[in-house]
Amino acid sequence: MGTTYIAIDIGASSGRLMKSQLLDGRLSLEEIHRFKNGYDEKNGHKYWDIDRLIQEILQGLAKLKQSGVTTCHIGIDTWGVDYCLLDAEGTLLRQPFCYRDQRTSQAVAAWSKKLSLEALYDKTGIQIQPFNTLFQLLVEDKELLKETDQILLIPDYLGYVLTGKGVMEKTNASTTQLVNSATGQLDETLLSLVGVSSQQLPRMVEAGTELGDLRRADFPEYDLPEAKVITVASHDTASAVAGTPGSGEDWAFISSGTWSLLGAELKAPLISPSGLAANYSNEGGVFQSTRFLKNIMGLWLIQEVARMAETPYSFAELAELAERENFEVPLIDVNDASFLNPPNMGLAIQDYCRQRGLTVPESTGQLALTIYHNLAACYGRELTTLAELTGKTFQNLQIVGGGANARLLNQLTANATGLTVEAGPTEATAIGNILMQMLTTGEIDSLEQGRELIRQSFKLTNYYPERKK
Ligand code: LRH
Repeated sequence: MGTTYIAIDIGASSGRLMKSQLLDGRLSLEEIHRFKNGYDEKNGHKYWDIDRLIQEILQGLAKLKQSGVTTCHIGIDTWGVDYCLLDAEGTLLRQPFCYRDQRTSQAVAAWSKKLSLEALYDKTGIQIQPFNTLFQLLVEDKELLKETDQILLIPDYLGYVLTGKGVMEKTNASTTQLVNSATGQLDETLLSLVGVSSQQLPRMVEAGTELGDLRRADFPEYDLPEAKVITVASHDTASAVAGTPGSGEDWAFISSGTWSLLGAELKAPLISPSGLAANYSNEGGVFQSTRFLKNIMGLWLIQEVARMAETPYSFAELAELAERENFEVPLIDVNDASFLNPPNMGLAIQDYCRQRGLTVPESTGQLALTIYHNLAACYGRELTTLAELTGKTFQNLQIVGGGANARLLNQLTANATGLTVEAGPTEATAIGNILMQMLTTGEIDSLEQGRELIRQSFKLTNYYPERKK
C-alpha cells in the first residue's frame, strides 16, 4: 500500500478533504468529506466561522480513520489574505474577518496618505486590492492588536491548531502585501506603517516543509489517524497553479472558482508602472516561481445570482437558461467595485446597466448570460494585456478549478481569447496540494513530473475558438 495523502482544501464557498495515492504511475483522487463555507454576518460585519471549519476537518479525518486509513500525510490550503489574531496562550482573540467585509472600503485612500500606491507596488509587486492583509491590518482594532501575540494566516492557523506549530508559508505570505519582493522577507517599513511588529508574525517557511505531527490527544472526541502535517503551497491559488498541467513556456492559466485568477507562471517578478496600471500581482509560487496574475471577479457573480434566485438553480441549469436567451448582452465591467459584496447581485448588475443606459438583463437566464459573456470578454482583454506585459505569445489557456466544468463559459472564453482552452482538472487545487506533499516525501522528484502525472490521471477537455457565423 502506498503513502496516503490528504489535501484539506478550503475555498470561500466550500471545503473538502481529498485522498490521493500514487498507484501504477497514476494519481488516485477520492473525496472523503465536503462541506459548505461562507461568511457569517454579525453586527453588520462579515466573519468566517473558523471553529466550524476545524470541526469539519476533524470530522473528515475521523471518516478517513473509519474507512481503515491509520496513517497519512496532510496538507492545508485556503483562500488568501485573511488572518487570525492569537494571544500568548494561543487562544483566538476573535473570529477572523472575511475579506469582503466593508471595513476596508476606505483603507486604500487612508493608506495613500502614508505611502504612495506606486511605492507600495514597487516594493511588493502586489495588485492593489482593498482586502489585502496590509489594508485589513491598517484598519484593525488597535487595542486587539496590542493584545496579539501572533498573527497567523488562515491555513497556517489551521496547521497550528492541528500541530501546535505556527509558521507563515511563503506563497500565502505574498498575498498579504507585506512581503518585500526583492528580499522575499517581510518589509519592516510596511509592517510599522500598519502598526504591527515582526515579533507578532511567525517564521516564514517555503512550501514543501514538514510542519509536525497531528496532535491527536488534543481532540479526544475524535478517533483520528496518525498524521504528519506538511506545509504545502497554502494559498489555494498557488496550489491550483502547481496543479495545472501546463507544459513548456507558452501557457496562460485561469484558476476559475469564486475568483478567476488569470495569469502566467514566470521565473521572476515583473514589477513595472504598466503592471501597476493594469493592476497585476506578482504572487509567490512554488520553487521560487512568480504567479503573475490578475484577480477577476469570477464565478462569485454567478454564485450570488444563484443564491438570490427564487428557484434554487444548479450552475448547469443556470448555464442552460443562459444558452436559451437571445438578447443584446450589455457590456459590463465585471470588476466594478459594486459587485464585490452587494446585498443582491442581480439588482447590482441591473442598477449598473440602468445607470449607464445599457440593456437591462431581466430574467435569471439573461443575468447569467450577461455574466458569462462579460467574464469571457474580460478574459479576452486581460490575455492581451498579459501578453503585452510579459512579452509572451500564448499558445493555449489552461482552465482549472470548479469553473473548468462550465462548458458555456469555456467555449465563450475560447472564442473571446482566440486560444485553445484546455479545461481541467476541476480539483487542481487539491492536486497541487498533494503534489507538494509528494515532493516533500520524495515520492516524486519535480513539479514537471507531477504535472505530467496529472495528464496521465485526469480527463482534460479542449475547447477551440469558433469562427463567427
Ligand atoms: C482565491 C483567493 C485569491 C485571493 C482571494 C482572497 O480563493 O485565494 O487568490 O485573492 O481568494
